[in-house]
Amino acid sequence: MSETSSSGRPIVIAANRLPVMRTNEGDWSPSPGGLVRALYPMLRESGGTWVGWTGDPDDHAEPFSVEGVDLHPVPISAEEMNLYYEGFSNDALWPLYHDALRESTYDSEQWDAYKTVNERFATALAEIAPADSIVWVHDYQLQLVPGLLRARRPDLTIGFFLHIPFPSVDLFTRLPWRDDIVQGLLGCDLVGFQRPRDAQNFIATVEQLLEADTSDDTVSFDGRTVVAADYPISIDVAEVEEIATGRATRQRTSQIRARLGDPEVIMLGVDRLDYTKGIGLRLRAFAQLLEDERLDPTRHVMVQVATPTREAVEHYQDERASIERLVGEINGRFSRIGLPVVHYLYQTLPYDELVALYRAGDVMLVTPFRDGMNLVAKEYAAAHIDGDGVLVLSEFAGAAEELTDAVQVNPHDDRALQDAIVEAVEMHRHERRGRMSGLRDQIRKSDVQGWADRFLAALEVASSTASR
Ligand code: ADQ
Repeated sequence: MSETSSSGRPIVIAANRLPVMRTNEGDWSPSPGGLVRALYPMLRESGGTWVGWTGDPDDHAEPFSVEGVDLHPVPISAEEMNLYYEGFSNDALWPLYHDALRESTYDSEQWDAYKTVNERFATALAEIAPADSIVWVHDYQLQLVPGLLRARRPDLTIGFFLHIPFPSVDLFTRLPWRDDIVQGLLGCDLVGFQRPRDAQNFIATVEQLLEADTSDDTVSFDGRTVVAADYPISIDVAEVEEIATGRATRQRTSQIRARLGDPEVIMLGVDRLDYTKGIGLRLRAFAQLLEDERLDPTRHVMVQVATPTREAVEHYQDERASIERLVGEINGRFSRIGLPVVHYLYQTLPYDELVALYRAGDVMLVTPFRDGMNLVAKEYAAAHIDGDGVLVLSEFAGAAEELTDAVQVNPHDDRALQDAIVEAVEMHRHERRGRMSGLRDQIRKSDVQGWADRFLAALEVASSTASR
């Protein structure tokens, strides 16, 4: 069974990973991560097909289904994971697309593996997509798929959504295979981005590299018209609210507060342990505030949850070592026996536990140097059904465009960040509640279902007007 669009056409999703992982008992369960949290509820509700890797190298598993979602595995070998995923995707594209925060490695062997895996996805999609269906491809690992698929199956409507930022022309043109990537994306009818700026960067890049005709949100190339526009992603607000309201969560939240020594203010950070997320600078700001006695270790504590991620990539190993050293230094300097001032978890937590933590957090610190959107910021607001709590949010998270009631800050400015934290900690209850109400109104206006519906509706319009 396939999910159908509002016009009744079947939909197939393609992403690097299938939305499930193997449990210890050998079953499958939905896996954590921004993309999965965003799309799984939609597919689960009405059934649908998802094409992707199982997470195990050389896994040639047959298609299967979980909770009404048809899953179609694409095999990827251990060497390909090393070259295509850890290498080209996460050591070339990821840093380049995030403002070149780390140096990218450009390696033609990695590029060849990226092409090979993208071709495998395109072949699988070409084989399984029902006639005249809609294929929705996700994220930077699969940017060649739309072009490759269009060549094989011109009857399909093809959309792509980039979950991370699209860089400026000056940065993007560093990429040795820049023309291949933009031509891959131009196989789409609609290319979706998180922010208007990402779409503008893409259009400016196409204009410069391919001398294509462009308008505000379209590109005409090779006899076809492609739309490029922003569709800011969101979360399953109802799911978070339901968990947050539950008795078990309320009890767990009280228990967490008690375990932390019932401090006046709990500051919280929840991120994948990625150098884009600004975990270190947030810890340094906290340490400086303790040092300057603007915060008090007997009244203010910090909880930092860091999800293990991309552990084979050197930049990530370095980032982890530097954060763990920093946590050790801060605790060594400011903790008391039995009461650390920073509670650090390098773990993937169950979603219920995460929501209980959000509820316990009086101040949420989301301070990335650059982030496509940042779902954690939205989840925090959704979890605060009590109408209280303050979100400190980097201007460089895509979420800053919508979450204007957060305390917004430039994380590169250490004094501004320290001031923002103090402002959040000392904020008067009336203002806290006013801002949280604004945040909650905003996320309720556009949840993940609305995001998917808007993208799919626009994709159908784009494909009906594009000449194929
Ligand atoms: P990510 O970089 O993974 O996503 P984010 O948007 O914050 O970042 O999503 C993280 C997700 O993982 C959240 O849903 C969160 O609940 C979950 N998570 C985080 N830590 C966890 C833990 N310890 N245990 C369990 N779950 C945890 C990419 C882009 C983002 C973009 C999303 C979606 O980098 O900018 O918002 O895709 O498009």
